[in-house]
Parts: sequence; C-alpha cells; structure tokens
Amino acid sequence: MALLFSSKTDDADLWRDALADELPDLDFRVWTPGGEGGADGGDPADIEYALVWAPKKGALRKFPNLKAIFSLGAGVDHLMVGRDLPEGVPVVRLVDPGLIRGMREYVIYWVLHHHRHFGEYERLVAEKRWRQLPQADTRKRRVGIMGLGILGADAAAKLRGLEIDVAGWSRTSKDLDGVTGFHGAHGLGPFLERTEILVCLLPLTPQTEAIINADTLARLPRGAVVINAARGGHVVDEDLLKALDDGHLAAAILDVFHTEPLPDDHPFWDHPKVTVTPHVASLTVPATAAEAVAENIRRIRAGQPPEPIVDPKAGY
Ligand code: NDP
Ligand code: OXD
Repeated sequence: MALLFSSKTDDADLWRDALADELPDLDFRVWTPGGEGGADGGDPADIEYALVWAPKKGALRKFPNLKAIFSLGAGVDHLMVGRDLPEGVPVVRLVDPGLIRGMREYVIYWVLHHHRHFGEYERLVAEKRWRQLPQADTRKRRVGIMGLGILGADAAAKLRGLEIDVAGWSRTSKDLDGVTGFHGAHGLGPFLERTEILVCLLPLTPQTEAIINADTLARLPRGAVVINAARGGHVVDEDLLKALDDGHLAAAILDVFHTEPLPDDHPFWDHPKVTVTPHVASLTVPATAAEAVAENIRRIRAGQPPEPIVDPKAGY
C-alpha cells in the first residue's frame, strides 16, 4: 500500500527521505505535478494516503482505497475549495514544529521592527542622520492576533514572553495565559480598537475572506501596522492601499497575496509603506513535518483517526 505525493513546489526527494526514516516500509510514489495521476502513480488501488498541496479538481476520486488526504501546508483553503475531493476521506492539516517556529520568528521580527522603529532608523541612517527616537514601553505595546490556532496561539505566547500586551481574536472563546481574548463577530470591533499592530493568522474561509477591509481597518487606531502572514484573500487590497495613503495606517507587511507570485504591476511592490515577502513567513520543513504525517499513518494503521482533521463545514 502506498502514499502518493504531489506538489509543484515541495521537494519530493526531501519528503521521501524524511518519511523513509519514520516508516521504512512506506511505498512513496510521486505523482505528476498538478495531480494528474496515472502512470507514475501506479495502480490507483494501491494508494492509501495522499500528501498533496492542490490536486486538480476530482483527481483524488480515482483512488478507491484512499484513507486520508494530508495537506502539505497548515492552510487548507487550496484543498477545500473547488477540488471535488472524495466524500468520507478525512483531510488532515499539517502541524509541523518547524512551521510553528518559522511563523513565530516572522511575527516577532516584524512586531519588534515596528515597536522599536527600526524602519525609521533605516531611513535616517540612509541620510547619515544621527537621531534617537523615544523608546516605547514594551508592556504598553498592544499587538492583536487574528486567529488563535496552532500558529496564532504560539506567536501570542512568545510575544507575551517579551512582555508585550497581546490580545487575540478567534471564532470560539479562548483562555490563553496572559492573552486578552476576544471572539466572534461581536468581539471583532473591541479587539481592533485596542490593536496597534495587527497580525493576521486566520485560515481563509468564506467567513474570513476580505476581513481586512475599509470597515475593519477604520476600527484600528491611527498609525496602526498590519502584518498579514495568512492568505492574500483576507485583504481587500484597494482598502488597504487607501488606508496607507490617507495616513490611517503606518505600514503593512504582506507575505501572501491574491495572486502569487505577486504580479509585476501590483502597487504593493513599490509602495513606500508596504513590505512584501514572497510567501515565506514560514515554510514547511519535511524533516519535522514528516514526523507528524508518519504519526498519523501509524494512527490510521492502528485503527485510530488522524488529527487534526479539517471540519468541512468550518473550512479549516
Ligand atoms: P488553525 O486552524 O490552528 O487556527 C485558526 C484560528 O483561526 C483558530 O483560532 C480559529 O478559531 C480562528 N478562526 C477561524 N475562523 C474564524 C472566524 N470566522 N472568526 C474568528 N476566528 C476564526 O490554523 P493555523 O494556526 O495552523 O494556521 C493559520 C493560517 O496561517 C493557515 O490557515 C494558513 O493560511 C496560514 N499560514 C501561512 C503561512 C505562510 O508562510 N504565510 C505558513 C503557514 C500557515 P477557533 O480557535 O475558535 O477555532
Ligand atoms: C501553509 C503555507 O499553509 O505555507 O503552510 O502557507
């Protein structure tokens, strides 16, 4: 029985080696990028597991013995929308310690960049100007994290470790040590009103699509900073640009975009208040992620459900 691997960007050899360390008996087969299947996937009846990013619509339906679809990323929006997945086969999210560490670093780096005015120092130093700006009190710096899941909760805890005043917003109520919790539609306004640096770590679902828009941005205090490390679909680009241009927002750090790679003519590239990173806030690390995939295969072999399974209704 075999695992089918398919991705245009992830390295099949790294995954093969990492999974072989964990499960030497696993038959690892690479599928045509894009998920065509067929010859290089071998006999469809052999396939028990799929490890994929964004297979073509309906492509996973041809495997009658498929037991689980493992996402190659923490986000599953690319899998849940328009893929026509086989019914009854669980989609399993990736929880990778390497991915968690990477996201934590990205968030802390950019929060501190703005908290300590390092962008302004870069500009001053470029003009050979020796000027010391007032140092804000860390304990009064109010960071707000949208999404308190695997990645958001970790980033919130690590920012708390720096004594930053952290709040979080989630769908259901959360009680995280030292983190001021807000949840649901009624909690969004008060959460935004107290947030100087907004970090988006939400999954992209019909409920969270376009959530960073003119109305929500207007609720942030003047001079706020937006960091989006989740999905481009969370942001209404025109509204963000307007809020930057009219001075309401001080800066935006954007890692994810509606179209990736970001098109050459997109205004984000050249905007003086926007920093673009190429969807690298955190990359899946096969060496650590394979452990989680292997553990779930062991669970399935032992008759237990894999975890965490995506709730198709919630979309994440
Ligand atoms: P999780 O599923 O663990 O957490 C999602 C969080 O969002 C939960 O706290 C959930 O609330 C909250 N949420 C979901 N829907 C809503 C809603 N309608 N209103 C309010 N809160 C909501 O996800 P992860 O932390 O693992 O990942 C988050 C996202 O980060 C991924 O979906 C992916 O898009 C992105 N990502 C980006 C990367 C990059 O390199 N740029 C790398 C990895 C991930 P509740 O707790 O109540 O369920
Ligand atoms: C992910 C990503 O979802 O890399 O893991 O964006």
